[in-house]
Amino acid sequence: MPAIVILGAQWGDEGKGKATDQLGTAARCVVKFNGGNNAGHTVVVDGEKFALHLLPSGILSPGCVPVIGNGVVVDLGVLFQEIAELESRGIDAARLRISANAHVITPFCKVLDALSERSLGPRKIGTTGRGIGPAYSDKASRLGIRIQDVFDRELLRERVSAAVEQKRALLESAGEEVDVEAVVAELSGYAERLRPMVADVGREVNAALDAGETVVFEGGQSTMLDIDHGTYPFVTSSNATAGGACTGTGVGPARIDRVVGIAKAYVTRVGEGPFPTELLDEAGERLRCNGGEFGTTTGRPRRCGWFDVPVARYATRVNGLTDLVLTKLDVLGGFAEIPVCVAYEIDGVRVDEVPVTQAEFARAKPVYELFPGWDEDVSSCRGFRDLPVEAQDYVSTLEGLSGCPISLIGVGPGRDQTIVRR
Ligand code: 2SA
Ligand code: GDP
Ligand code: MG
Repeated sequence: MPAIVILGAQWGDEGKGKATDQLGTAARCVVKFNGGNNAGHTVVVDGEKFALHLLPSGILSPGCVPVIGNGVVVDLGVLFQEIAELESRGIDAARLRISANAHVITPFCKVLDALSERSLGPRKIGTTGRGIGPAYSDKASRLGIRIQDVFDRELLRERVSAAVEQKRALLESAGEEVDVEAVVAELSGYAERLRPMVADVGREVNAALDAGETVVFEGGQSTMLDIDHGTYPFVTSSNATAGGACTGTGVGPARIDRVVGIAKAYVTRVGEGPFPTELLDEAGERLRCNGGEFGTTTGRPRRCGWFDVPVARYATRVNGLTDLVLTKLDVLGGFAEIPVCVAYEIDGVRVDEVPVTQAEFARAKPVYELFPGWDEDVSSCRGFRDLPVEAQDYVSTLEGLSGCPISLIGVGPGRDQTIVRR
């Protein structure tokens, strides 16, 4: 299985980092294809915890080449800080490859992210504040600064001036001034360290596939946060769905062999926007507490709710998932009954799929079926039949209702805390 896409099937933080790290140990490259340092992927290796933001999770596997594709937006300060942190822990992070076409998150993108959230007031998105939206806006407006621009000071000055000029009135009205020369100096200051990492990523990844090597494409954020297929406008600004793995790296769709969706055994969301199964009661608090549901990047408490089958079916369809990894089954231990959302009720009518409009989705109420829970701690189970029969039935039910085989089950954050099913 040489080309494997790993992506989120819900609203993020499903455990993509752990899954990527596991598959990355057998991969030649792990390529990040979307997003930036809004992502937070936690990987636990031999009891040691790593929180990765911009760097691909494959960075922790010594034989694997970590790659940042053209679809990623890069905060250069964060990049070198993350590299330095990993190097201080004995990891050779400077072996990173980075696309010359990836866009740079400039300092004014972060200012604009905060201004936009403030001006939206109660309709704010709940962004991570990392400048992601403004960087992708500049990309789409053809005002973006790319990695390749950092090496030519004159060109960089021209491009930064053009990008700043377009926003000057907005920035000044908020009392923000941008010193173009300071931005140019900051970005060019990274050029020498960046130079050896810059690559024609599309060519290198295709060459690895031509040689029969395994390549893992690591998605950031998730299907329901995708700019096209998510709960717009409460989404991130990139394609987190399977197509993004191609446009974000320069690899054609026919080369992809497997698309793995990562789904929690329940659901979480951080940031604003509709979330039909959200629990605002003691059960939600219990999931948050038992699951450690706090943002890896911002520390924000995550909203928690029961498993949403229409969302899982939607993710299966939109991404063409070949299989699902169901994570955090261990967190559900101790609930007498576990509700699963099998459909929605919208304006008194039962609806079986994610509705067409966001206005309808915002009004969707979950239709639950109850399944018996289990009391046992499943974190040391390593075979499917080791699980309590109720947990086995829960997994089989989600598989049947979602219409996608569940190939792996997570029972803890550790690399080995996984049940391989098929
Ligand atoms: P942005 O910053 O423009 O991408 O925010 C837009 C929406 O996307 C959501 N988003 C995320 N949701 C879950 N996890 C993310 N990464 C971090 C984590 C989040 C954190 O791993 O925990 O630490 O808060 C992530 N990144 C972006 C965001 O909440 C907005 O709803
Ligand atoms: P990502 O953004 O999808 O990579 O996920 P995050 O790293 O933001 O959040 C997932 C959290 O769950 C991390 O703290 C992981 O260490 C942890 N985790 C992953 N799989 C499991 C699991 O099966 N059980 C438990 N208890 N924790 C898990
Ligand atoms: Mg995360």
